[in-house]
Amino acid sequence: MILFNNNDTIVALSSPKGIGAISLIRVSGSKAYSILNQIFLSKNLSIQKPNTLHVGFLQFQNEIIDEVVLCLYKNSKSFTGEDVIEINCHGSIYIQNRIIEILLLLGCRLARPGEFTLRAFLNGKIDLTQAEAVADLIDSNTEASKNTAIRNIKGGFKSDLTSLRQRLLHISAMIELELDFATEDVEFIDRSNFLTLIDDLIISNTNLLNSFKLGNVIKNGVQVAIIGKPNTGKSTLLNKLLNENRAIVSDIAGTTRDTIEEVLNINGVLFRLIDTAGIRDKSVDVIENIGIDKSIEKMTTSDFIISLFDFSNSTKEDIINSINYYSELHIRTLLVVNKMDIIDTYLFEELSSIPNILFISAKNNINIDLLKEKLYTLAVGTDVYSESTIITNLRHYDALKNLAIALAEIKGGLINSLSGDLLSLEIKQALYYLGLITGEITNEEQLDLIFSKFCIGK
Ligand SMILES: Nc1nc2c(ncn2[C@@H]2O[C@H](COP(=O)(O)OP(=O)(O)OP(=O)(O)O)[C@@H](O)[C@H]2O)c(=O)[nH]1
Ligand SMILES: [Mg+2]
Repeated sequence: MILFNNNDTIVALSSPKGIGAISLIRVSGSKAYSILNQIFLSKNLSIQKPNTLHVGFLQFQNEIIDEVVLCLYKNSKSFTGEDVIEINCHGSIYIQNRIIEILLLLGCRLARPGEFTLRAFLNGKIDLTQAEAVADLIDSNTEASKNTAIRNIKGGFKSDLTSLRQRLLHISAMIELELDFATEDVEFIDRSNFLTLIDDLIISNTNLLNSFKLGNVIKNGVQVAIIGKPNTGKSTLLNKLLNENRAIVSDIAGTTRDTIEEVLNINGVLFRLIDTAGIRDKSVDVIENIGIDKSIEKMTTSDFIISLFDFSNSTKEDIINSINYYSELHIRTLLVVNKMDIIDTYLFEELSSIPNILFISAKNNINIDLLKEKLYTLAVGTDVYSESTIITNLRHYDALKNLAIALAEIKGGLINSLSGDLLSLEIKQALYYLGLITGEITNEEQLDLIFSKFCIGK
């Protein structure tokens, strides 16, 4: 349904709805200039140079609507690949609505969500990965998510895919050639070279797949619940990590009743930290019991937990039992013992033998930065991706996973001396998955799904 009326000239408010100093209305399509010429009377826009700005009044019949600045773009140079005029008007809601109303009267159609970007894609200005990166850029809320989106808009991921595609096409062409000369039993490409090429492709694809772990946390953030018995210092730790007194701290067990959620940015990754009610055997206090149930729920729905202990009321056995409990439930855990400022040497040495245990003092700010580092590492791993593409999109990840299977099958086929025509089929399958990502192979339903998530005016 998204592709109908692609020849219409479309209009939408591209700046946020509401009052602002300036608003931006975008018009794209073959009638953009003729329609605007009917209300921008001071000059003929059709004969102006593209990429120029023009100040003047918009007037409809006898009504002066606003003094505006128009930015003119001509098809090949515009974002959509069509004639585009952007109207910078004063940011009154009345003016925004009135201009759009008049443009609709004069023959424009209201754009659907993402329709400007869809047209850019359909007109070959960008591929699907770049179109999706535009939506990611608008959604970005940290430097890391912004940088990843910008890299993909500039074609970072596209060029990785093009390289994969060209290498596959090269292999495919060689095999096709062999098939043409099948009767002569020639091998145009040495099978061991072939295997090396496929291994290279598998490595490139695996790197892209591995980057998804980081991409996913960059895009969606990570949820971490702080779990422990009452009085272990969970709220103190939340406050220290945030560097503000967000949660109430007291030495009364059961102080925190409801969960408290706050966002912490560590190296560009957003962690949604949840301070929970201390878990203990059901108390007589009904509200506290509800809080404990909520803690258990957050424990199971978080990406991982900080399992916090107060050494003064935990034994080594308690800690080991908890580790086993969480591991049985498949809950990823960062094991942290608090109040190290008052820990006695004997216990410290005894607990130190537990693998991956971290000692901190939330109250005295000891090892809090180390804890942040560990949180980051647990969320994103230790691989360095400074210059490489990071996959943030589940659709891409799924297609790359299928590509990995196809590449493995090609490799298996080579090892087992599969015939050229069967290998050729396997390669076509791999190319198909690449085409799904870039949008060379797509359908209306898929485009609808992707672009309907965009905002109107983009
Ligand atoms: N000595 C010492 N005391 C601490 C430390 N961290 C927290 N405390 C104290 O431990 C007590 C309990 O702290 P909270 O942060 O309220 O503990 P909680 O785990 O949130 O407790 P509930 O909300 O009842 O589950 C307070 O008196 C804190 O001052 C620490 O690193 N060292
Ligand atoms: Mg608390």
